[in-house]
Amino acid sequence: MTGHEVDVVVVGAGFAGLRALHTLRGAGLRVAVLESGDGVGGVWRWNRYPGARCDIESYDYSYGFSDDLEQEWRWSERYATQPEILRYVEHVADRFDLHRDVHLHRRVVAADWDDDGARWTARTEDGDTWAGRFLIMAVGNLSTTKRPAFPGEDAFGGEILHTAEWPTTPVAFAGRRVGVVGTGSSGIQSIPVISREAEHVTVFQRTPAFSVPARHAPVSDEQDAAIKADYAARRARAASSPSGLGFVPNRRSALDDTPEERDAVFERAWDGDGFGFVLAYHDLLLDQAANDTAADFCRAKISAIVEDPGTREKLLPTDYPMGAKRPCVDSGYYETFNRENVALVDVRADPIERLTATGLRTASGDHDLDVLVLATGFDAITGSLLKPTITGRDGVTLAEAWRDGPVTYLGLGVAGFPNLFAITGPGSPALLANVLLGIEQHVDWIAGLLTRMRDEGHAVVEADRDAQERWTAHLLERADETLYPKARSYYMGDEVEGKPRVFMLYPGGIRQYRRIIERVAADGYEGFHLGGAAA
Ligand code: N01
Repeated sequence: MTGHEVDVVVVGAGFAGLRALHTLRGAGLRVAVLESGDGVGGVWRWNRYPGARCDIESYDYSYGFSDDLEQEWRWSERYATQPEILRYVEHVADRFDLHRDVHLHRRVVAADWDDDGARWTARTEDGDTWAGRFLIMAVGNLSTTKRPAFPGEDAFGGEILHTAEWPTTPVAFAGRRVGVVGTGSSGIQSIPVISREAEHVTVFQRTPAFSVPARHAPVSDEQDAAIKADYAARRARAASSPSGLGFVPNRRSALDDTPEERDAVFERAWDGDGFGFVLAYHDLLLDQAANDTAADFCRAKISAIVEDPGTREKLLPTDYPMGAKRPCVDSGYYETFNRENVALVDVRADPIERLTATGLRTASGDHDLDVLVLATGFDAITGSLLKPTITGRDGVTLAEAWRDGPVTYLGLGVAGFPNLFAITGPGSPALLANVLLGIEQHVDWIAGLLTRMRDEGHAVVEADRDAQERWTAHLLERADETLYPKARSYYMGDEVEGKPRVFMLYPGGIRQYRRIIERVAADGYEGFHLGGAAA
């Protein structure tokens, strides 16, 4: 067993961990990043499935901390593909000399707080220990794979793949019969691509999604030059918009407009805004009647695309508000169901029973398959934070502290867990906004706090329990003003059986959130206790 000593232990070498390393190293701290995988990039390393792309525009889903980086990187498409994003992250790691402090194949299995020494010790699967004053969990919100256990899995003679753990070698679909379970973003992105190659694709759908067209396009040299000439303004627009995507909120209610005016607004959003469709009116996620207008518009679009009446009916989402589950952004998803080689099974009406030697059995009969693709998502938001056993003050683990759902102060700190920070943790906007912006906001805020602690000679910072309770109550109140709780979604912990059902993110927008955390910092980190003499 070997022991290592640094100032800050960071868990995860995705976008968040690398940004933390770069910034904290720049502040003069010794940082070690522990990464379970064989390279940097986090989810963008694992999710290599066909069709994987970001559905936030490339120029916004990228780091804003370096003008030179912004100017020299050339995105090729409006929405970058997974290989391009991975190349970008690897470029960043090379360019800023980050690799030397990233330790690969180091899965953190436990971390313990030592009150006397005022430090964390993280232990990796292979028995190494890494001690540091601070522990930063940069583990991502969607990084613990959810893999339903279907009976009979061992008997299945075909191949089983999960979108979030896709093989690094190419998967050939030609001449094969493929089943896809799951119709969230990963399913919706991969199904059109797989069906262009496979002999036959059967889609097993539990909940139909609302999906809007991506309208992918290559980025021309002129567009690239125009964005780069004014990149700072683009970043500023993003940071001062509630979504972090730069969309100017429409102050009108969907109910203020006539049906014709509304259709024109929705049509424009459908044609170019992608994910921003849900922001076409300010109240789409606040008011059921307003939401119904958007949902009706989407259902009409789906109905106009899908030719077979039975399939069309199954694809129409009817039992939750549009946007209350994460909406998807697609390239020809609904059109795919007009192909001869694609079939849709509604597993609510026709439940999956088991895998057999030759395929998947649902209540109505057998579906012969050579490959089964699980696009079944993640144990979201808390999954990767709770995977290692994190033990804070008085031997209390994070899993115990969060038994009834995650409680944090500002999504950054947890009472009873001094010197522990989560990047885009529960209680922050995280997945409800441009997560890259959220990452940079958090890292800069944490760097500011750590610098101040060093300057003032503090060794320990801990969220105040009352401040944490007030923050948690505040975000739940805000969530109750929205339609989010009306859907069964991973925002609410519905994706994993037995997970507490509670809204886990800050729903007030990333602009408002930034104001709050900046004010907290300006007020001397109000709601945090700073103390302990630095050794
Ligand atoms: O996962 P999901 P995902 N039997 O949880 C179904 C981000 N992302 O990997 O809705 C049958 O959304 C489940 O059904 P239901 C993005 O934030 C981004 O697709 O629970 N079905 C659902 O249809 C996204 O939201 C990009 O009823 C089962 C699906 O599997 C998030 O990642 C690309 C089942 C899971 O959908 C997660 O997306 C991809 C079962 N036992 C992903 N269990 C970008 O472009 C689950 N399902 C940035």
